[in-house]
Amino acid sequence: MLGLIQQEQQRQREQLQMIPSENYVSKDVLTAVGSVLMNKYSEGQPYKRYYQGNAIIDEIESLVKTRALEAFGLNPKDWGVNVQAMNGSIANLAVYLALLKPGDKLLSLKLYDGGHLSHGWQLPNGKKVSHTSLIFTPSYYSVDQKTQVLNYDQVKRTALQERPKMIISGGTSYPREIDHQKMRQVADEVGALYLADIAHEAGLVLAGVNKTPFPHAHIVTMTTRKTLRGPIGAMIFTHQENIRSINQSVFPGLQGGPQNHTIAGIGVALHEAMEPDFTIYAKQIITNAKTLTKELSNLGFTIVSGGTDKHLFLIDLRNKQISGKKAALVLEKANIIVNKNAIPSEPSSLWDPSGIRLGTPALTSRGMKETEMKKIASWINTVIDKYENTDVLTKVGQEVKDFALQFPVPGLDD
Ligand code: DSN
Repeated sequence: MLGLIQQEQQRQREQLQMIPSENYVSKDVLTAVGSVLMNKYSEGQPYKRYYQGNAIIDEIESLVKTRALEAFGLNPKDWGVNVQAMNGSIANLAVYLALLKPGDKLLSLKLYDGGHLSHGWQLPNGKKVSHTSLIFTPSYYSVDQKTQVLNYDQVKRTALQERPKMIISGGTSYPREIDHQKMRQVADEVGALYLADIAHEAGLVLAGVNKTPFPHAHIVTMTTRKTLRGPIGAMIFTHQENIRSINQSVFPGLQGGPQNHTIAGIGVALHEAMEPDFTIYAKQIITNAKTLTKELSNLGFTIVSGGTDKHLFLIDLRNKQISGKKAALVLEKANIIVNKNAIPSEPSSLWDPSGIRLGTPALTSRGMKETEMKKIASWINTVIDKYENTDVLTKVGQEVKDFALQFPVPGLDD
């Protein structure tokens, strides 16, 4: 096993990690997550545990909660936070189960347009893919077909038709900022709760470079591993009147003992994210993503919605005679790691969609800037143009590897 871990460490050094939900955590986060805190069972909330021996775990979890509220500028008198949900999907399910009744209607962004499975995805033929869609009734809003950006009047029209009990924003591949104020207005119009899932943008919101949902949303969920640069985990923020239901929904509703090592890792990541350097990092993530979209666009690539406001973007490959699946595979051969992705109004299938999704958080964590983005855009162009030529793929793969090795990997090389 240790040998395989070393191989994975080397892979992370040699390849360009451009999956936007991935990042490199610091050595301190790795230390916390690999610590003896995982030896302890601590069902319950700080200072209200079911088992003995939790005095130190209590201090750790309550420090993480304090940091979480401070990091997002929230007053602990108004807001509470749960840091125990194991991941974003469980966090979302805990929210629905706490605040809705089975069968209640959810309204969320369509998966093809950038939404997330955990917001209640079912296939157009009615097949319920996410358990959320078994328990609750899903419905969807879309991006505007022409601009590929949310049109809030359209969202409102859909909400008035569907009359959901909860409206959800966020997802995995919507490249534009969300207007949380307008989403809340739509929710108020139909008497729904507004859940902002900022899993992808959490670090950008914390740094103040993407809009904050907190003044508007009833509930905010996030994962901690993406732009926030922490371990795999999640946080649920809500107003004090709902926090008890949320806590009970996570435990005992859905989970047993919390992962204390992960919670400590989240605490370390939050501490790091409140340092001034993190804002510089968050701004650079966006600058890098914008540079890539501009370069790729000049090279003849179609960027969904024409660009990005954050850390991720989508390429619509239909003018390139290559599918998203094939493109992701050939880019991997050249040591560039992206994922296949549906595009809005996807004409093909989720398994072999027309797009790829790319992002800059991990590259930025390695210290790459605009100059490096231009080189990467040029390699992507060569690979997609000449993907049938294995000599080209091997040559670019070697160049990318030599290039990547010049940039230390946080947590491994520092
Ligand atoms: N798998 C995550 C992503 O890549 O966006 C979302 O769950």
